[in-house]
Amino acid sequence: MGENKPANKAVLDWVHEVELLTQPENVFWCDGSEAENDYLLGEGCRQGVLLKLNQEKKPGCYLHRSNPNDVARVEQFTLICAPTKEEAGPTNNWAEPATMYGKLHGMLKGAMRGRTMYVVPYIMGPPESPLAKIGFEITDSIYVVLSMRIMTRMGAQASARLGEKPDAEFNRGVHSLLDINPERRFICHFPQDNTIISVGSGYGGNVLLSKKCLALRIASYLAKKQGWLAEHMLILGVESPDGKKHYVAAAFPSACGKTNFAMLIPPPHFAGWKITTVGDDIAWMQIGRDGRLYAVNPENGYFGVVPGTSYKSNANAMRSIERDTLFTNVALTSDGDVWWEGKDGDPPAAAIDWRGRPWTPASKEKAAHPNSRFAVPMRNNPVLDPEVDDPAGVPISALIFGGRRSNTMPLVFQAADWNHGVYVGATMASETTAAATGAVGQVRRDPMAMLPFCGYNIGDYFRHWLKTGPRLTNPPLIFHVNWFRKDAAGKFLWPGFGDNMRVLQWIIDRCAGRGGAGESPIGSVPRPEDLDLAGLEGVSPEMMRALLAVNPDEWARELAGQGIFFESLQPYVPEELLDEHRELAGRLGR
Ligand code: SAT
Ligand code: MN
Repeated sequence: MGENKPANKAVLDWVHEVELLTQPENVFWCDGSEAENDYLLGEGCRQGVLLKLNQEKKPGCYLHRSNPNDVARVEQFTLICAPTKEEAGPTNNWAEPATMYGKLHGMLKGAMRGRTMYVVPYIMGPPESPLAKIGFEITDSIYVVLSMRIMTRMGAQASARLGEKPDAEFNRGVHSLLDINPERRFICHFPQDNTIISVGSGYGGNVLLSKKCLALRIASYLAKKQGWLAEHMLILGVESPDGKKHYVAAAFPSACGKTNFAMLIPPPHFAGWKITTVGDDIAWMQIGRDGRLYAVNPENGYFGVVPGTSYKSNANAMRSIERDTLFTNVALTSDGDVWWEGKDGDPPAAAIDWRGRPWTPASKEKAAHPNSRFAVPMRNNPVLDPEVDDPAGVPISALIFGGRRSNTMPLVFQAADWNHGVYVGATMASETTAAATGAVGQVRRDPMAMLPFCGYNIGDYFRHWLKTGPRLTNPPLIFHVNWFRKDAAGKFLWPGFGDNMRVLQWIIDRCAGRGGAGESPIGSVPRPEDLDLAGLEGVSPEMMRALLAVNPDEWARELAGQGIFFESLQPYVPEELLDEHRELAGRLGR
């Protein structure tokens, strides 16, 4: 066990260098086998990194508790180490590569003494896809190895696919827990070297280097160079009762319901409609020979937010996480099961909270951390799309942008054309969530939900989007949605979840050249009669009007907010987007 060395000399040399630097007690080469998984799960339990859950209730399920100082991505310590600050752009933290390598190597010196260094080979994307990428993550965390096995196509197949060629491309990822000290926590990307170094954290997006680090930050940089798109988008299939199938990709910021949308169960009125999941977080998209946009999901699992997940909100996720799931920072019940706020049924009379302390329903603090997560193989998803492994990807009919907005943004609207759609994506905003450290609930601009994930200058990213439109002879239509609008009393106007099917149906109708809409200064907005609302409960006609309203005062503020955001990015904002801003101002009469 642990002897599965790849044949590629470049990998061996690099791993040897890292070994000399970090001085681990031993090196464990992962092969991704069942036997290895069993061994690592046992070892994780023995070391207290994992807790085995009740195997009768939750076969193959384990619980991990992270350090309470380490529960979310840390954007302030996430750096893009491009050769110049300009290349990282106005939205990224930047450090000069040589300086940062020096600093990180200093921190990594002897960092794995007495520990095992695991080498994890993995593939992102369907292996045969032209977009597929190979990475190796070196880590001293068993939790990372076990999570990578769920989240990626991990193991010997990756090394085999890389082959022996000395110039074969692979991502070099180095992760060390160090002493889990927030003062010595850095997530650093070297896009020009296809290298990532992460130290001082053991949590999610900071350490599963395949995910935000490679599949978004590094991949977005490669995508720009190579003419494709790496986006923070779910991908879902919609099949109508007549058997026609469409795919859409949707960008929402972290913890805004991408996983729920990707697994949506249509309400009873929509009998015969079927939603299938291709991906729940990341889309890699390229232009097909027919001029359409084609998307693959680079991942192999879901790293979803747990609180609020229930049979009512997302039965498919609940079914998925009944087995083979690695839970992080949820509560433990006395019968060895897991619990979280928003789970079906009554809270347990007593539990152990996410920090390992006794908890009862009378406790003031939450039992599960608001950013607690499940990691589950995508093959557990009962509505997994049959094309999920198609190397060519699935053709995208619509791109959807959205955020968490209490006001201003109607339930749905359609952009007039590609450039307007890029403007809508570039100016999108959302109220902040627990997925990143910092204040929760503040509106921040989050272009294409990529603010924390774009690996290069955001102005060039916008330009890359603008250039992609004309290359698509059959481009997807672009929409914006908001499930989170509230009334004056602060109550959500829209039930969301399964009822989002009503919005999705309208989007698909528009793609098929059907579906009515009213014209507004911000784009085409459906009138209530354009949406199929049969069987919708709890939404009065007045609420429906409020959901679809384009309020001039709110939009005056929104326009100003968008302008201030662009101002903050200058001199990098493309002229086309400034034109769009002026045109919107004109349409709003400002
Ligand atoms: O922690 S992750 O970055 O993997 C999840 C998220 O924030 O979207
Ligand atoms: Mn995400």
